[in-house]
Amino acid sequence: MDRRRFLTLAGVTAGSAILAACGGSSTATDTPKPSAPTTAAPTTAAPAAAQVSPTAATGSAAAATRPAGSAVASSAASATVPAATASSTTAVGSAAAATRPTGSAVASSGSATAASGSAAAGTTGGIQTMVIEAFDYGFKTLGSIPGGLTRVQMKNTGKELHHAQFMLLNTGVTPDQLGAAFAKGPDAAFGLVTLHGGAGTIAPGGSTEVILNLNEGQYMIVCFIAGDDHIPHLAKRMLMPLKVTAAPATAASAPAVNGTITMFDFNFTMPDTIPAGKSMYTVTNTGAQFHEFNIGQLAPGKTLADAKAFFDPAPNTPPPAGPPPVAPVGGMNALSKGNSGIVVLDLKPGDYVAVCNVPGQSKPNGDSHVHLGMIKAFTVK
Ligand SMILES: [Cu+2]
Repeated sequence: MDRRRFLTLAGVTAGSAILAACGGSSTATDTPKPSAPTTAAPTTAAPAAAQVSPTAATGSAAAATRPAGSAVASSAASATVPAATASSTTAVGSAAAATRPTGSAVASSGSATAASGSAAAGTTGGIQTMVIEAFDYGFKTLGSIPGGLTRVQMKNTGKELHHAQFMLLNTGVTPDQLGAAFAKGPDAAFGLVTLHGGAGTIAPGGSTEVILNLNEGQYMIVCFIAGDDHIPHLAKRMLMPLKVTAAPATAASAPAVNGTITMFDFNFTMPDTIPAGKSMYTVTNTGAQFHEFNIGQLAPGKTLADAKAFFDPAPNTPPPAGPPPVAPVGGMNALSKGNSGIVVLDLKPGDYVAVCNVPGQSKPNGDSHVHLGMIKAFTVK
């Protein structure tokens, strides 16, 4: 089977997708389908068909030579696990997600007001809930939500792996400007945003949950994962603007957590053992670069060494034979320096790895964080 590699952000393609998808609207409730008419930014937004054409994407990916910014994207390394294998793994938070179908959020989000009401209605334990359906290729969720602590529940109804990365645009930056920056290259684009975590990579049919403290401002929710065609889902318009309005006067109190997981340049400080079943950990990035906490469950008989060889193969070597040694079971998407979020886990007993698939941002084509040591084994029991 084909190894799905760290993906390269197809800069021009992604930029066009952002421009086309945003088009000045911050209240979209559904990622525009590739077949949707494109009305925005005529000079830079290619027709939808062109944006998703393998030829166009491959071309821009080659030109981009995997710059620093493609980093986040590389969660896609988890993308190496095929659906069939991964679907047998624990669906984190699936029970909670199942109690509130993703469709309900979408159906009621015709306007920002309605969307906010819907989110409030999903409040549990004083924390509002935001349900995201990730499909091939797009998101269905609220277009607007009040700020503050937010339980983000993502369900993957597609046939490919997906995640939901939250990027907060810097003050004054518009989605159009972000799109134009992506067209220049990821370096330019990632200078315009901070990364606020998100729902980690999950297999088709699975669910995962994180609790984020959303700031007032303009976010973009994106999926950087690429499938067998190596085209990031972002380039297939899997992105959505999210307007975060002022937080309510009375803030929800943070839930009790089991502990803290710290990400730094380049490893994790975390417990060697995590309890089976429900648990919550605060994930904090104290490093200079941005990092992510992806969780992979090791297949029976597989070890940390197998996972390392899989995520960080020696140059010009074929992928290890046999099925992937790990299956993605969620986690926390990339956080910029100083940011944190809570990962909500529901893990089965077994052997796992925590892995950051971000490439180094210190130089062009920097070594992957896995290569630099950012992979760690832990046990669930
Ligand atoms: Cu990292």
